[in-house]
Amino acid sequence: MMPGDLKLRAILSSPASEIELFYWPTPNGFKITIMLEELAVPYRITPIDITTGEQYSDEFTSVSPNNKIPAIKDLSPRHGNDEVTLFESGAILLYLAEKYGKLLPEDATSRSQCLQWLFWQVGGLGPMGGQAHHFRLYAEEEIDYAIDRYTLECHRLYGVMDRQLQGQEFLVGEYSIADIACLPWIYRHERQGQKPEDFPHLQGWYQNLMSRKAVAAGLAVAAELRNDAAFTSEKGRSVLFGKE
Ligand SMILES: N[C@@H](CCC(=O)N[C@@H](CS)C(=O)NCC(=O)O)C(=O)O
Repeated sequence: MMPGDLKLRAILSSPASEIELFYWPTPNGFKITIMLEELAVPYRITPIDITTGEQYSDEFTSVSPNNKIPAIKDLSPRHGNDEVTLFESGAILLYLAEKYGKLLPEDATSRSQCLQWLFWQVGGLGPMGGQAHHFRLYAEEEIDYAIDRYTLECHRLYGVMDRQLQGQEFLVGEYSIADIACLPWIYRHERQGQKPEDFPHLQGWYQNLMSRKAVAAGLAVAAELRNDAAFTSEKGRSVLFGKE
């Protein structure tokens, strides 16, 4: 697709939407649908089909210059009338937590620890999990070295989380954006060659979060759009991992 081809269309639109979410049903997208469901904020979804190149349209690039989902437009910014757009899931989670005053500890030390785990997720668990998905499922060639490298690194990261969760219900104090950031990647554990039952504290945390209504709702948003086969189609591979 050439830049400028796309007329973005909103679905799940509520007239009172406060947030527009540019989205595709993937782990980084789920973080924000779970967050919005937890906050019970009215929002609308604008789907960006990353398997056909919609992430490269001019319109989406103006919101997300890195050409990746998720991104948001705040349709009801609190400070003045300036339009607020944001990309990067961690920045979006932090913005929403601060705007709505929820899911971020207030005390300065706990807040820093929450951000520490948020950054751990966006800098570690997410990218390593993504590489595991790539080499285990999407790569055209089966490369044992890469499969082992990212499967083992995911195993190590699951162990780090498991130790942190020993004796506590959530990653830091109360349920927070740190938990919300990690959950969708643990949800995809099979694709990373991991078994939650190998990590008892992580498994308890995972089951607890999966029983939350907002988590189930967030993971179900626009699930019908997802077409796993599109990730390994010639077009999907070329758009996502190639040279288009
Ligand atoms: N660091 C980014 C990663 C976002 C990301 O990798 N998004 C993927 C979907 S999970 C994407 O848009 N991929 C499209 C592409 O790579 O072209 C974040 O946390 O928001």
